[in-house]
Amino acid sequence: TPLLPAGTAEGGSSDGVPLVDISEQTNNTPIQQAMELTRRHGPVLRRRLHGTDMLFVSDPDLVAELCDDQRFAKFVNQSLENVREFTHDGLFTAYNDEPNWAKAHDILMPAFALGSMRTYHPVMLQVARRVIDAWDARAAGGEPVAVTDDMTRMTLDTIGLAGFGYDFGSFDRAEPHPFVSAMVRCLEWSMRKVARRPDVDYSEQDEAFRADTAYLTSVVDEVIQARVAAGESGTDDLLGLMLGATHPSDGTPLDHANIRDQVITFLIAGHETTSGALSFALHYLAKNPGELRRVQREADALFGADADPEPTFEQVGLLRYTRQVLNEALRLWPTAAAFSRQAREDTMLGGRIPMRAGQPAIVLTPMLHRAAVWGDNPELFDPSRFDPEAEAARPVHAYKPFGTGERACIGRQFALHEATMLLAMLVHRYRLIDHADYRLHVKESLTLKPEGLTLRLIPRTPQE
Ligand code: MNH
Repeated sequence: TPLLPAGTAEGGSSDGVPLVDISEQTNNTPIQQAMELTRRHGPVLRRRLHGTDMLFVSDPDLVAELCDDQRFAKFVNQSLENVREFTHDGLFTAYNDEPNWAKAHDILMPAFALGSMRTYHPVMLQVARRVIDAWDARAAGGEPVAVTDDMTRMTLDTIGLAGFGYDFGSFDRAEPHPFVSAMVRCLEWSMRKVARRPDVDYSEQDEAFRADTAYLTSVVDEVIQARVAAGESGTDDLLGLMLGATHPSDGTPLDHANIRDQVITFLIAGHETTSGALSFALHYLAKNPGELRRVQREADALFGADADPEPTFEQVGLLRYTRQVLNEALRLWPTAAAFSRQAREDTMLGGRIPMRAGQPAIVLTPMLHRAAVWGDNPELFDPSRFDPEAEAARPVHAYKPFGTGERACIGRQFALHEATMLLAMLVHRYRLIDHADYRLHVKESLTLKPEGLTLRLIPRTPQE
């Protein structure tokens, strides 16, 4: 099915930016739809939806300007406004000037410094074992694995245990944990609400959404109560920090309502995007045997013929090419695929597009990542694009999977450590067989994931 029925470019506005009205088009994949509009109309365009215009930008020079924190700041766009209904002023959805943003940011930053990953490493390893046990059983039975579902199980269990000492036990369940299903529905509600038609009644969806948010809140209260019951002190994970720490400057702790918002925020942000990144990486490796062989050689060189390696914290840092594979997967499909910026003062973007103070623009990361600076075959999966020399030759703002500035992703090191280690362990252990000749189908529920990806696994004998 075509992504997009014929668009209706209505000619430019006075600044020459094409204006496209998409109000009449189905909109369940807004990111891929915006990608298609960009392919058709160029790297700057205005998208009109039921009378509201939004500027989409994927030109590297213009994105570099939008990333200038002197002139622009994070903007909480419409879909994030909708997410705010259940995360309020949690870190991801807080307005820049909300006091709880700076407060939570200052309290939690130390927990995300590179050194802190050492603390999470054992838990990450423990959950990696769960994946391997589950996948060994499938491989032994000759059955394929549901890659995207299992990567989601893995990342949810990891953030639950590492952040909050709470075990979701996802691998003991045939279906996704109900927290995941409720959360995905809430994210979809947030995404779809942006494109609501003025003439349709959505009260049923809204009611279902209320029920889901009430359930998310109850799970999170359980997580918090389990910790409080066990005695607050003695744990230095995210929850321990939030319950115990006070703000360095004013001496006050986060209040209970805000801690709950942060826990929901981290449970969502901490797993939904990383699982997609791993799934896309496994998809591209299964489709590119040469690249698969290369990461296998890297893992073999590090782990040798040990059938059950337990990577150390330091070894994960040595998995350079495996990391490049993840970088490249996040280039093609940055799983949090857009971020928004707003002008601090009246300004001219690119010297020609007027923006009033407060006016927003959305950076469409997947198209930024396919711009001409990436060469003439941007669809090609090629991790060598992240060889150090190649990276040094590219403009710094050409690659933005983790957003930008002080509101950039706080969990980047966490995600990359977790994903790099697991990916290396998986390719060391299995041959990946694209048994179903999978055709990439990207599902959008605010984040991006390859839908219905399954692979068959054959145990390998690692080579010294
Ligand atoms: Mn994460 C912000 C992408 C993993 C927690 N994250 C962002 C933003 C992007 C992003 C983009 C900026 C959004 C914006 O400007 O509006 N995050 C990712 C990707 C991965 C990821 C692609 C994995 C791959 N993120 C994680 C993990 C955690 C996490 C893991 C937690 C353990 N991210 C956050 C939080 C924020 C954020 C919290 C908000 C930070 C802030 O605004 O202060």
